[in-house]
Amino acid sequence: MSLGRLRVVTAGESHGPQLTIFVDNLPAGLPVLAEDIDVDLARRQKGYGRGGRQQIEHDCVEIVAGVRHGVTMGGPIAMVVKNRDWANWQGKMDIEPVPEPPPPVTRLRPGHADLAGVVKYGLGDVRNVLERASARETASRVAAGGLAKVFLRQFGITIRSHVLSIGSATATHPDDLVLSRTAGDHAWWATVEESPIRTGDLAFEAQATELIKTARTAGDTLGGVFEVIGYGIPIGLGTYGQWDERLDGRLAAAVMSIQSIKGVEIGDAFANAARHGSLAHDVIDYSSEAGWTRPTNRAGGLEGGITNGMPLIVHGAAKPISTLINPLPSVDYATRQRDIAHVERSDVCVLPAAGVVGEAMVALVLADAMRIKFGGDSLEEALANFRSFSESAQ
Ligand code: EPS
Repeated sequence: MSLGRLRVVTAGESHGPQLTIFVDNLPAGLPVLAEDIDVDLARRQKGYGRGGRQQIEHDCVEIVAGVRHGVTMGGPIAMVVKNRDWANWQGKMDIEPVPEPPPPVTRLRPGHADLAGVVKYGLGDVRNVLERASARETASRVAAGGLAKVFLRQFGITIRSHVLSIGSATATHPDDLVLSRTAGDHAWWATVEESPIRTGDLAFEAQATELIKTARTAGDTLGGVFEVIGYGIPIGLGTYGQWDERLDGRLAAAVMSIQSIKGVEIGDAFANAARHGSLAHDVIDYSSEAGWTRPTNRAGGLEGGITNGMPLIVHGAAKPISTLINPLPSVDYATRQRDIAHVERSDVCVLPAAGVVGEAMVALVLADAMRIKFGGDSLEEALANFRSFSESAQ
């Protein structure tokens, strides 16, 4: 039981009929339109380096419960994203038994859930693993995160993302992006939204595009790092009271749970590890006009597992996609004979999309933290609690 907590559950296979998403415990009175969520679903589908699947899908959400006349009623919200590709998988992904099942996938892909999944669930067909392990599931997370963003916007919170590196190419970006609560409106973000690499650094864009082209030709894949920044977050979300309620840990778990993400960093964590303390922390200042301020944001907006009012900075490191067109040596699960890995249509690089998924996961954790701190069965009640706290926190 977790009364008052934001809860999210999703279901759906990559080539099944649809993705199904439940979001519970948003307050009543929140204006929500499907188009608010569709914006992010479309952003997740973009990016240079994606595979053929994104040409088939035009992801959009159908809200099927919890909203009436464009406003939440306080009960659970249910949403559906149809898989257009389902039409091409008749006989292969039917829910009902079929007279002639397709041959099983048995050549294990290193880096994917294939081996661990078939052993764990006692399956003979890797398809029964890869369908749910697939990053197609991230469309569900983006739909749920889209709702969380709609809620957060009511409190003046916005969440952005951009790509910091792809393979050996690294982006530069303005320092002030992470320093001011209002940098969510920085001109940089308009360029990012136009860029197929989701960057404002055009030299990096050109370099990363070339690297992806070369990897594609070689039948190879590329990873990289994205950055999510949360703006307008109040002081006081999360707590040091218990280890599992520290917000840094909860953000790390949420972002680490994204397919392909193998590392998460808050603020300057790894650079700080090499600095002296005198150069690792953010000096505290106060003025009645500006309130609490910091000249630097190396902590990434969190101290003691609690937000400190500075922009929240979370980095996600993605390994290269594990389905390779030029496959790695492996073993056939059915025969236990050496073979090459199974080849399935896939992407060369997903960093631009991964950042959008990162935004969704950060939004879900923040929305839950806002529900814990400010409660409220109606949006009005939640906003009143928020305003009252904000006045006392000056
Ligand atoms: C994805 C859909 C998938 C993959 C990709 C992400 O569709 P399909 O398998 O039909 O091509 O393109 O998933 C993976 C890279 C993976 O390893 O699972 C999507 O919608 O994001």
